[in-house]
Amino acid sequence: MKITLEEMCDELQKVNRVVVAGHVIPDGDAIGSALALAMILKSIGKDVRVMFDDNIPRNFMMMPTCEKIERPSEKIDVDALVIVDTAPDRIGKVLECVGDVPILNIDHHVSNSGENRKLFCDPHAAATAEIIFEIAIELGIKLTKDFAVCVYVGIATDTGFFQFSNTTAETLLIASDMLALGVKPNLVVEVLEQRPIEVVKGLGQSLNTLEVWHDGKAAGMFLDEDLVANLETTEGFIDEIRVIEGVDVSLLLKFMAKNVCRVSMRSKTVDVSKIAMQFGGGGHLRAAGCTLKMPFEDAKRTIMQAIDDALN
Ligand SMILES: [Mn+2]
Repeated sequence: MKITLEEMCDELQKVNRVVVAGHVIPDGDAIGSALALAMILKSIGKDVRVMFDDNIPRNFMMMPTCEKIERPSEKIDVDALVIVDTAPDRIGKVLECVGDVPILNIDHHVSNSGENRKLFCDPHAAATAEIIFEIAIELGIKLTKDFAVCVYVGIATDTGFFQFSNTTAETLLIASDMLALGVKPNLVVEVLEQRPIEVVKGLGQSLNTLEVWHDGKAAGMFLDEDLVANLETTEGFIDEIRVIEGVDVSLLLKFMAKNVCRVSMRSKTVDVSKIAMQFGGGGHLRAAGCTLKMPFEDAKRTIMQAIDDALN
């Protein structure tokens, strides 16, 4: 059931003991939104625990109170579960941990249907963290610098540091408020962009696998088993090739396990979500992914052919 922001604020005021959770493979918006919402709820006297059924990437540990995030383990007794930045299907074992309690859901993904729970969803918000900020204003919370860092990281990471098309005037106004509260944007980006030297060297090796095809309209990097063995992450690698002049579709193919390969795609005009859906994946028009269950060389041939077909 979809509810308004005001109704969500009423619901949040009614509960006493809550768990706040975000999605697995957590990103800056999921973590920042969960932590910022927990700060709001604590400041109005609630008993709050934040849970993610996954590891928190090291770079995000710079967010205040991040060290208090728990992994779900034994069953706990709470009044409600608040899920941010996703529907309940992507929070892993947190669901079992809290049991059959009412769910409040705060999100900005247009695909969130809100069945069997109270959902406030604003697809126009660039990040769930924008909505968390609105909730703080609605509840009349005194904003702190710690809160501002979490909201800022959520917004900055979901907008590619204010570069993606989801960035609105409202986004920049909220970011401006966060700076006024003491956030230093240069310090945030310095921490978030840090990579271990192995990953930077791995990017170099990955770029050596670059192939451009379809009259220069497609570009891909092909990371086989040997190459990925030393890579802690390939996050951001695809951005290095989507800037090549004339390239419409960019591809990162990555060995995951025997007969399992992961495809990430970006595009300027082609609907890459359609290509991803052919193989059971999905995403957005300009950014999508899927998993190919076949040997690496077969996966390479298959996805290059699918991109050819989409470009024709
Ligand atoms: Mn988000």
